[in-house]
Amino acid sequence: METIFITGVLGQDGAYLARHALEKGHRVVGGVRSSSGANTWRLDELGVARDVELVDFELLEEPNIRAVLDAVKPDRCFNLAAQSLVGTSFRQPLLTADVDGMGVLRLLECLRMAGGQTRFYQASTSEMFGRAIETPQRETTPFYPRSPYGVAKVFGHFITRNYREAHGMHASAGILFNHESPLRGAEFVTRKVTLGLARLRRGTGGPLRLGSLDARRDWGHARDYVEGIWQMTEQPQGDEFVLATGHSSSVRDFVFAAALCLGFDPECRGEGDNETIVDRPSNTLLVSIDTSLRRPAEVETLVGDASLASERLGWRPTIGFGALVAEMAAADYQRAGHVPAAVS
Ligand code: NAP
Ligand code: G4F
Repeated sequence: METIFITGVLGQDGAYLARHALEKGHRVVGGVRSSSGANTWRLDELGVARDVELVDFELLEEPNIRAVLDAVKPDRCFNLAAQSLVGTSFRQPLLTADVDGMGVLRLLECLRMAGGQTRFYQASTSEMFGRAIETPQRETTPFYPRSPYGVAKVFGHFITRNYREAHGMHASAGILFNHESPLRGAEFVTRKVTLGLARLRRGTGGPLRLGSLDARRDWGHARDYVEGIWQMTEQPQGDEFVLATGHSSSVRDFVFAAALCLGFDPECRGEGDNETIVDRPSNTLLVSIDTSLRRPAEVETLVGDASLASERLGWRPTIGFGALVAEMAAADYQRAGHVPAAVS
């Protein structure tokens, strides 16, 4: 039995990864920010809240990181904690840089000072590719981040590589493309859509307002992605891997798929910023455009090539776009009928 330490354990990936590690028979310790009230709803939904030991953990506070590592003595440390909202990073760039960039360095340095034997995983992101130089994006594609979040994550990525090369640490970084699930935060576009349309279907919410419908993302399922993350830390040495499905869909495609799952018959009307999506039989407005929700700089299209992870880790995504949307829509339809406040 190993001791697995997961920062950001109360987030989407943290919850799935905690369950994955527990199923493998390990002790799981999760870092939580006491300042944010420690909402364990995701661990509760997965039925593992009682099995994860929670400790106060703050990536901004180096003495706290040192004390936690001293007490926990992890065999593996997964750094999933981050200010992970791309839009927010434009309004809080300094905080984002501190948590998502410097926070990685604080953690790596504390691990090094503690002996450097802990296997380390850094949650890097396809957002680092930004205005992508080539398609599909792979490990060797140059980065061109388009947000303070993306820029901070590039620092986290390279400092992870540096600690591997300079100090011989077992340090890996997964360049993960968007992955979603019923446990996704409601601020991200996929959950915003499934929760919003489910409430509309239940008659407990109004039409959705989205920044745009054109952006394309390579959307996979978080359950698949945490298996890839785990595999990276099983390798003889640390390395860097893209995890992606290889298919991209637009926000519009996602809205249509979710609307169909929820029994609507969607149709587009109008063009550009006047485009709407309407339920044809009832003439109900489902989605309209709100340009105030747009970001100062957008990432238009991302699609990844996970061949290296397939070759070296034996990793392949098992849940396709249709099944992902159906699972999210069904979960939110249930929630919209019972406990909407608990999941948003
Ligand atoms: P998430 O749901 O937003 O979870 C992030 C977690 O980090 C939250 O539990 C949050 O705590 C915690 N956190 C935030 N600031 C912190 C701080 N200063 N100190 C300690 N903890 C802090 O994110 P996710 O979707 O699970 O993603 C996990 C990681 O993968 C993130 O690093 C994200 O940037 C990266 N990533 C995600 C995707 C994706 O598509 N999901 C793709 C690529 C990379 P609170 O609960 O207290 O807010
Ligand atoms: O769901 P999103 O907010 O995710 P985004 O920006 O791709 O970031 C997520 O994936 C990254 C991996 O590439 C992670 F690193 C990051 O932490 C996060 O998990 O937005 C997806 C797309 C964007 O182009 C956004 O501009 O949808 C567009 N969009 C259009 N209207 C919207 C909205 N996004 C949000 N959140 N809300 C809207 O109303």
